[in-house]
Amino acid sequence: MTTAIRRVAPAPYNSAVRRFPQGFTWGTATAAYQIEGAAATDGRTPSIWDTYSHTPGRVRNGDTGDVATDHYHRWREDVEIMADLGVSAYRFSLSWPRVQPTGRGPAVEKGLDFYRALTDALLEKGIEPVVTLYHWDLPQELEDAGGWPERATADRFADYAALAAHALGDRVKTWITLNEPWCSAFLGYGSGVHAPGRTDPVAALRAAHHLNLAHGKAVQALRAELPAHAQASVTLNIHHVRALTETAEDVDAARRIDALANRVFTGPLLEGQYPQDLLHDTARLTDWSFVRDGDTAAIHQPLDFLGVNYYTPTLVSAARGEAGHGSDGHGMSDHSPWPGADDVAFHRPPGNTTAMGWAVDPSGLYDLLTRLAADFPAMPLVITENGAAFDDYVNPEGEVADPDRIAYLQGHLAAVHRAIVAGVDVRGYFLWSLLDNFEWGYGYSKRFGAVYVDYPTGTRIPKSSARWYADVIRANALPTLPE
Ligand code: IFM
Repeated sequence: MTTAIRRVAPAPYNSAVRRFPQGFTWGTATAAYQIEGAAATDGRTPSIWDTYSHTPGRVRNGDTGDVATDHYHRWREDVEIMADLGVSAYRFSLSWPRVQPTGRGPAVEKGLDFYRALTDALLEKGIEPVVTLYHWDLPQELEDAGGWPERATADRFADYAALAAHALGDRVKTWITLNEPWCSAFLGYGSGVHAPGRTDPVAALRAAHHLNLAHGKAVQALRAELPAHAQASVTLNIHHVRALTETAEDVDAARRIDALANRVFTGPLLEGQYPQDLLHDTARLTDWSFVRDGDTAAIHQPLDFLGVNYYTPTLVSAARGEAGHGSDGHGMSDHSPWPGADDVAFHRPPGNTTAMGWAVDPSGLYDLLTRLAADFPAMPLVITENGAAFDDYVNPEGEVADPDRIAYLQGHLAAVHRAIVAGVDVRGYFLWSLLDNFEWGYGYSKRFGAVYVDYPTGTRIPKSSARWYADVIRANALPTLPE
């Protein structure tokens, strides 16, 4: 029988055998629009990502999620693959427009049946289903009504959360409300490199608040529907922000990006208020009057753990009059995803990079985990995503060798282990991703999977990193590093 993510006793540190605590959750993760396909099947209606990906020029090569990895039809095979990996949990998202087309009204039973069958098959294999309610596929009709900048969208989300919990609460014990609301708000409504592709800094700040409110209302709805032992959480892509130098200007640039990337969420979600410096930094754009009395209390709900997604650190300085402000790693746009921070410059951290151009830096994960533990000592942490894209290919033997991904995972898991030994309450790790999939604005050009997908045929080929990860899970330890 599977149990919800639970407290685990730290294992003693041993530099030769990096053993993880007994009961540590080993998982893998995906998201609906990135893998399911079947975009118009069984009553599913378009989401903002269907509209966006079908808009010429938005997604590389004109790729869409219409078919993706065809998980909607091949899910049995994917569950078998996970069973072979030996994962103890699988984090996936529900497609809102598959469950509740148009974002209003009753659920569609066929959509729910898909998730019922999937969760039953997972449970049969001893794999705990971890459900994310929102991984960016807002029903298009709700965007047409104003989207996340509008307060009513938070109420629609709470209704959807109640309906999903009612239907699946007998099987699913662990619920995550939102995935990376920073991306939804600031890439979706600020820089426009994500759906719905709007470029309005005030809309981005309003969206951030209404996503926070949606989370708070959804947690209340989940708790009302679910048994007492169910767990509720949110996943944030907390940016580990570093200043380029120790000058006061650069340190202040890092503070401002930390406020816009992280504390705009952790403030209300975990502390019950928006940070004063964020309100001050953005005052020339908005007076934040969209935050109504009682909102921050509604947002500040007790959580069972915080989901943390980490890929790479963020390096910033004050802009010193250089042309352009550098890439923040979140896609190219003439519009900034950082409202009110036009005078901050972004730098590529030193060292190797992945196919996304993101620096490989496990120390950022260690620093991030220890900082979160210091800031929120009572909050258990789960790494809900970590992984890397590389230019994988099938060799003449029909295999996919991905030593760079293995090195990335080894380094980052060693950082997680080091944090646990330092006393941080990390309860689990979910590798992003189970399968190569639709990488948003990059389409199918970036491969994050432990399992290679041949898109024309849908054939799955576990990469060498999949076998490596299975060994780690079996041993509950990292392999010994060569001397
Ligand atoms: O693919 C995404 C995922 O959907 C959200 N977190 C980051 C991943 C890699 O960019």
